[in-house]
Amino acid sequence: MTTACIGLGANLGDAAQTLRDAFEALAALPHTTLRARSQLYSTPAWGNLDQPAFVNAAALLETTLSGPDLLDALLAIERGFGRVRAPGVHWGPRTLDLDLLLYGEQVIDLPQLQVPHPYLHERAFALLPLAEIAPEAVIPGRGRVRDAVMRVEACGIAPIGG
Ligand code: PH2
Ligand code: MG
Ligand code: MG
Repeated sequence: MTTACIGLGANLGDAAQTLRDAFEALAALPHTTLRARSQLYSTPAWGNLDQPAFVNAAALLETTLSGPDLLDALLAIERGFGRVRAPGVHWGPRTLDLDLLLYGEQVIDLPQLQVPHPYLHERAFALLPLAEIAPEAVIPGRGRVRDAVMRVEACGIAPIGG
């Protein structure tokens, strides 16, 4: 059994409702238990600034799925919510994004999956929700979530409830 941390994000349609529904989809995954979910947070777009603000959140799962199998399950949920990946568009708007941020304390480096998520330690929109539910989680090579969150600029990020 492995504890996995998932980052949720959306900035198209009713993003808050999408994330609430996505928590239910995560809870329904096979061989997996939803242990905790964060509040929802309104966050300014990061990276590609020319897009609407996001709603972000985090979930803590316990699972016997492997990292790649969990990733496949997350991508299937994204597709179920109508996510279409536009070719060549990096960090663009999305109906639902589910990122495998941490998988226990494992380092996974596959073509389709890098864990810890390569940008986790520098993204306040991912670290703030994660710090709410898993402050003691370790980002391999970067230290604990509760320390990493102190090092990022959280300007403009606000909790908006459940
Ligand atoms: N996701 C991105 C790029 N930029 N910005 C915010 N605020 N939240 C996100 O989830 C996000 C982003 C690519 O995954
Ligand atoms: Mg993402
Ligand atoms: Mg993603």
